[in-house]
Amino acid sequence: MKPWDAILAASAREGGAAFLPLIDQERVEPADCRAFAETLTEAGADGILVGSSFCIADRLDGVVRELKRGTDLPVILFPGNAHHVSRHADAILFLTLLSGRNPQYLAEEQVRAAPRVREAEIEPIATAYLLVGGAGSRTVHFVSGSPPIPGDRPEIAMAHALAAEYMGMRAVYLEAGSGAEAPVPPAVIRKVRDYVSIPVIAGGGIRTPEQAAAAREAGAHVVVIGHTFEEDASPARLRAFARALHGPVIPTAAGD
Ligand code: 1GP
Repeated sequence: MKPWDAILAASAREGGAAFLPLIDQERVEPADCRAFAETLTEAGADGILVGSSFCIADRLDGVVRELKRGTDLPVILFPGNAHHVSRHADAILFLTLLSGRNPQYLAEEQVRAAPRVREAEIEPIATAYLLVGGAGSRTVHFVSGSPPIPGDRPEIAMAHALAAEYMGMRAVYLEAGSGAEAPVPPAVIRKVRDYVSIPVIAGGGIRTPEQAAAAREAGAHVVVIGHTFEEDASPARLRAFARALHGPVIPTAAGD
């Protein structure tokens, strides 16, 4: 099964959402990655994302290679620019920052990256990347020079997501920004999910299993969690997030 199909199959199991922990290659030691991948796999992750919107050291290859030594799960790149391509990965979210109007992230980086992706022989997953709401400016806003879609204007996110579908993209990523004070509002996830037929990825600012569950209950197919695991990635905590995304849905008021 191709990596993206494997992620979607995991998402469909039990009607849950796929659990994709995000590793920032700038903030881990390659030597630690094999063991970390084993821990993530045992805890119930469905794949591992690797990426950073701001990159100084070029350690991507080493991190991905070591992760792959510790897991059979798909390791998927989450690139900040055209240089973030590694042949050791299984796939890459081929992102278009569709909520922005900066040509660098709408076309330039993609044109530079495409031959590298082909050369690396990894699966490109065409994904519309939408920055949504949230308090405070995040690194991704600064680096990309693009403000987010206001979190209280779901119709704007919906229009962008539908455009992505009509452009032939395979997923839409609703992003609050890494370490955001609050996740993408579940109401926005729900409205986008109901409006388009491509899979919805949600991430940014999710710090608790309850917040992860809220994103899943709002209809996210895939939930990405990164920053909080830099503070505590104990197996018990990882398992709690996996349960929140995979277990039976417990109705909450979130998203209503
Ligand atoms: C960031 O959506 C991802 O691009 C994950 O966000 O690091 O806040 O979990 P966090």
